[in-house]
Amino acid sequence: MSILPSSISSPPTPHRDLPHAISDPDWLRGLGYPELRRLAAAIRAFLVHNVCRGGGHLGPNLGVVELTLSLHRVFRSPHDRLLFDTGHQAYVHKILTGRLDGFATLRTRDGLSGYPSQSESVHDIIENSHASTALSYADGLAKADEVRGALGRSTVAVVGDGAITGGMCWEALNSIGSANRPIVVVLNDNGRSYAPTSGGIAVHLRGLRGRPGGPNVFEQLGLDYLGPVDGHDVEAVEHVLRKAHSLRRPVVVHCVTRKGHGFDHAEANDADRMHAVGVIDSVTGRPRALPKSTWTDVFGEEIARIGEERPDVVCLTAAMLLPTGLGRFAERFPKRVFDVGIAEQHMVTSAAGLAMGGCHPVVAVYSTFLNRAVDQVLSDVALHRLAVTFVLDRSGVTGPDGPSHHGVWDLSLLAGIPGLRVAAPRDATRLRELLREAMAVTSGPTVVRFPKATVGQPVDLVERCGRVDILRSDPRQDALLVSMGPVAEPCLAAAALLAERGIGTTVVDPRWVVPAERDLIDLIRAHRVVLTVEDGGRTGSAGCLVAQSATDAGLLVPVHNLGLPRRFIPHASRRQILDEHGYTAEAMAFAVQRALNGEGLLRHEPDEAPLTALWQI
Ligand SMILES: Cc1ncc(C[n+]2csc(CCOP(=O)(O)OP(=O)(O)O)c2C)c(N)n1
Repeated sequence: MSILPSSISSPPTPHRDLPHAISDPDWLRGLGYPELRRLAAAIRAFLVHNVCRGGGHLGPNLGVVELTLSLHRVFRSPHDRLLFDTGHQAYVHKILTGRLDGFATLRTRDGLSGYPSQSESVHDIIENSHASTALSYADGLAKADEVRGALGRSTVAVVGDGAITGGMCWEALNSIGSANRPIVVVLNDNGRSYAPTSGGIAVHLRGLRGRPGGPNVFEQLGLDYLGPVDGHDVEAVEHVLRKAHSLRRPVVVHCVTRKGHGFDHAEANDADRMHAVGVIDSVTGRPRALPKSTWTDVFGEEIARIGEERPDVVCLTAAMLLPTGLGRFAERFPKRVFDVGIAEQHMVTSAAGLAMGGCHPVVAVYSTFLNRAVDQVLSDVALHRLAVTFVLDRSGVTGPDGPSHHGVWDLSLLAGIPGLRVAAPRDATRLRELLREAMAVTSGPTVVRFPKATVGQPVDLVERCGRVDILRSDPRQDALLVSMGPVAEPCLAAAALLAERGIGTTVVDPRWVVPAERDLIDLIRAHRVVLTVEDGGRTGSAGCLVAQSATDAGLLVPVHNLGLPRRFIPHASRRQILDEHGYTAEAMAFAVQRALNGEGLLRHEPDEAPLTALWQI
């Protein structure tokens, strides 16, 4: 094809230099290396332009341009399966499989997903976005080929040096290396997760980079090993991938790349921040909007303060030191912070050991990534009644990262664990208070959960009822709104709307939401209906615990729950998703009015239907 210009201006014009017609990777096979190099430059310029404009994963994708071009030339997707571990580095793959135009809508509602997505393309096989899974999928797919006699197919798993620190990868390699199936593991080694990858595996890979031909762990596990190869030399990468393809047995291709390659800010000091960006200036690399204080910032400041006061406090992260707000703590107390790699399960049990050894561990983790370590929380921490504090950032609706990143499962998964307590602060003041309360508990695990958002204005209490904060009272006591976490503002606005309509509403915040606060019982008894509101899934939610405790206390007051339905919620902005699911003052007021009329809140299948389905009637 002659769509490619013979030379590319510097910097290349993103749209002019990219052939819009790339819809079939077959086309790539007709290109010579000079054309491929020009195409790589054009793709890079396109990525910088688009990702800076709307946000997304910048550094990881800039690092895999040549690698992805080569993969699509050597392997025939979707016949050969290309699996991208974690999936945040699949933008180039998307461009090469007909989704160039979708980048205008990347990560926005109804737009292109930021991860591989089966509904977008037959070339997307896995889409979960939690790290360290691709090798296990590859193992299973190759076994299925064998069982079903589908020979001649290859399965390729692209995995980062960060993701390969995850235990599942080693469980998978243990299987893969013991058989002779055609699996190509492409190790995309850029030396970084967000920060430089930590631990012995990272040291081993560094050794292999510097000392090609030395003994290596992959060969010892039974796989062949090819490399290291310069991942930005498209010809060299292609050559080594062809060799790997021809072996028809398990092989690791060690591909050395630079995260953010071609974009100065992403390659230099800012590499950490350029892993995933918001809207930034493509020239200066700076955010376009003035940064506002986030829940993560408030936690980061407070934990550093607590660190000064308490020498027993240690912090743990699974390769997300800065994103979870531990930067300041790490600067002050470098010996009391541990980056364990992308290894949430190990992190939790290691925290259990630290607690047994006399420290108070704080596990700082995104809500969705704790999902993998629930058994460790249960058996290794709670069963031993260990005082570990889990700080769950990104709890509730997250937004543009889509279904796997919403933190809507933590309450359902954790609520049944004996002895575990969960706090949900409504504002920054409460976050500071509750973090300290949590860390004062010595008899078992505590959890503090907060969202991916800027912190709003403080929401003061008007009085206290036992341990429950009363945020608004009304002598008429028609409805009780139990506001849990960062939903106080719309709850108060709903109460104001209801007051205008002649309905007296009390708004309370129990602060600790698991187990259900006993002091809520008298409040429930005094009202005609209750609506609990939380930023999390409805099924097995904190609201369910309130309803259960009311029933257990013999109360006949109906307790309704507003939460996210039991669905995988697609990507959109946090605001859009919350609005669509009934987290507006109007929707809540409507729900209360229906409840007072003895009507249900949901039309069909309580778990499946969003509340909005009803208030839109
Ligand atoms: C289980 C899990 N924990 C944490 C994350 C958050 N996370 C996303 S990408 C990333 C770093 C990945 O590093 P690497 O695998 O080397 O890929 P790179 O971005 O360097 O290409 C982390 C920690 C995740 N996706 N999944």
